[in-house]
Amino acid sequence: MTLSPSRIGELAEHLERAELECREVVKITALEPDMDWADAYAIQWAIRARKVARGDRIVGLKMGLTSHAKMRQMGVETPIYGFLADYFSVADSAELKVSELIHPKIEAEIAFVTKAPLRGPGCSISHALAAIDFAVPAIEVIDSRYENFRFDLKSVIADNASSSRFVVGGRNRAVEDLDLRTLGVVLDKNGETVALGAGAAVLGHPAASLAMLANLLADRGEEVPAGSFVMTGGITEAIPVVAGDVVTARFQDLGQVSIRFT
Ligand code: 0L1
Ligand code: MG
Repeated sequence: MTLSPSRIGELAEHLERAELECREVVKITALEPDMDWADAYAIQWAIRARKVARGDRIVGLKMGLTSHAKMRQMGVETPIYGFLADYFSVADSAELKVSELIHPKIEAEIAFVTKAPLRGPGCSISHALAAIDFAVPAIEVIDSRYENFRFDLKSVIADNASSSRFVVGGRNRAVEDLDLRTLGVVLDKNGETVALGAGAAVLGHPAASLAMLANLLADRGEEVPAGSFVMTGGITEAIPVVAGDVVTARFQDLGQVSIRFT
């Protein structure tokens, strides 16, 4: 760590205010060029603590930048994690006002709910599969707080991996009944297919993303608790949305999930 606890707190407040006030800010590595990975996650955890102190509940975790399409799109090379607060949740087929957001994009994701704790280091796909209760389809709405959605990896980790909203739909399925690598998804915007892919786009297997989450959390002595909702990362690149757009992700074996932007 290079930053003092008080500086971590100031940067957490700065980024969280940008989220809550729907404002773009410059990436924080422009303010703190020497900050390291531990500083970046410390800022994210300080944002999480601010929300919990205010009464928001943490309802899940997410992995980001887990597909090559996404890494190429953002010009980065390492997956990252973030947290999901209760107010990020949007009901299936419900409306979301774009005025609550800065420059939203959407991603189709396979999510899991766990039935056992998962603790790294050394978590593998088979450990992750054994800890999963069921899979469920989701759309993530990401909304970087940084100008023009441009950032580096440390800045985006601090900004809670651009987490903003998420929608869960379709049906729950046991992972034993699914081929998670070939499980296909077609993403439609306003009735036109804008992206498609299969589960293997997520680190070769979506359960590898859950295992990586446990291994990343271990760096801070944390684990994925039993009963966690975990989004494993976008299968395709992220698609920008504006008011009036209707987005539907249709998942093989898992059903569909939709959101309408107003
Ligand atoms: O969920 C994601 O993959 C987003 C991670 C952060 C990068 C971005 O905002 O695109
Ligand atoms: Mg995502």
